[in-house]
Amino acid sequence: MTSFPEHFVWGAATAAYQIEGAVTADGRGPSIWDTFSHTPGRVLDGDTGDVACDHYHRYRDDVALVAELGLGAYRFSVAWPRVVPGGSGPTNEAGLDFYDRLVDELRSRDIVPMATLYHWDLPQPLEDRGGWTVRDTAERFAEYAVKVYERLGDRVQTWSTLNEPWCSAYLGYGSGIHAPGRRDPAAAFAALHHLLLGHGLAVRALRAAGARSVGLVVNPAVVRPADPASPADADAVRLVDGLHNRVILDPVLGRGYPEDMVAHMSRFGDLDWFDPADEKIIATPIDLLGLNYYAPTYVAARPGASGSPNYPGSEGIEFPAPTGPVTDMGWQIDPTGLAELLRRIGGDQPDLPLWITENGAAFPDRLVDGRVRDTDRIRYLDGHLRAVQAVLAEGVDVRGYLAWSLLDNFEWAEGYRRRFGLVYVDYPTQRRTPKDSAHWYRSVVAAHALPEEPAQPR
Ligand code: IFM
Repeated sequence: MTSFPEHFVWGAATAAYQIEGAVTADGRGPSIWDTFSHTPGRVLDGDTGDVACDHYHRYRDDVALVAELGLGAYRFSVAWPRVVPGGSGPTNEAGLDFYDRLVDELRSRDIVPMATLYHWDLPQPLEDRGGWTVRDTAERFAEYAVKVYERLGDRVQTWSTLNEPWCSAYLGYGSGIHAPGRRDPAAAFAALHHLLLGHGLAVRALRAAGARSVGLVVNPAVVRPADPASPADADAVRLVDGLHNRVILDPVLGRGYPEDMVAHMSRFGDLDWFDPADEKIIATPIDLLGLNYYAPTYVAARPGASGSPNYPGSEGIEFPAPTGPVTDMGWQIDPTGLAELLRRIGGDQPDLPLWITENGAAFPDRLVDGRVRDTDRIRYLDGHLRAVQAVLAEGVDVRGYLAWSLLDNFEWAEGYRRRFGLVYVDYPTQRRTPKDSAHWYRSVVAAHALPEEPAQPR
């Protein structure tokens, strides 16, 4: 057995809109994902989060599943539209009551709650006033963050402001494949800036309210050239890395926006949203950084290529389809990307504790005779955990690993077809069945170690 450091934490992660359902219960207001998923053609099969995993009503059973896995931590997100249905204005105490119950349930089972304040479910009234493209949303976010802290801060120690601002900005406002579905590169950059500003304002406000452990969750891309010998591909890597990683991590970690990115963003408008004082706010020191990793990205310079709308201004760059094994999302399975990411960020920021706040894979799981034999997922998790061990041995400060996800759930634009859970959800009955991967994960957690032999391909 190869062991993990004594204090290494095991957990699982979820997000409010993906599992809670109960979208009109107890005063919850509409979010951009309610609007988006109810707009024909936006989500595969017309799926919505209306019911999802009905976690709002079944949270006790779900916490019991976390406990059965032996996990020490559970990462969940708080739905802003439950707490402040109008986005600003009155607090809905009944919405906070739900998270109160959830946190108490977790703690009663010795599971550490880790709260994320924004996992993509912006209150619709704020989107109607400009959403993340306007400064007001960042300010309202900080106010909402404090409301949640005031209710839960006596029991929740670890806070994350945003989950994956790259997705909120570029997928939500650039390519429009996520809510609110806008397709405007200039809006994507304005949104990104206000998300980061909201993060910084919230870190300050949470600290002022007494929080001691506040961070951000990002999904950095591991960008690789299709041809390592091609200087043009290296330029493509630099641009995509800039758009995905540097434009977020540099300002958050105190280096300010990179000059090449400021020039790039200026191609789409005059950056009238930028106030130089914002950089200081965005750079407010954080106590931890959460990394979500799934797959590497390959790029090739191809004159005339249309680029990807997920990367505004990436014309002339091709994003080749992965080679080798892929998940049900079509994402390449490559644990070396996780090691590369941890080395890079850990090397840049040796004093900043890192967490793997999401890692996992969707596969076309089938429940047969009461069992889900998801060998592919076991292999995926095993490979990625070995990558974590390798970098831990090199001294990178990784504090814990949270599998995505506890349950099969609403996978955004892909609806319920993509199953990421350790636990299978039969949606018509809401019956939960731990998959083989859940049993495997439980044994790794119990041993605090991986088996000597890597999980084998089927
Ligand atoms: O389901 C999502 C999650 O909400 C954010 N990170 C990536 C996951 C898989 O796509």
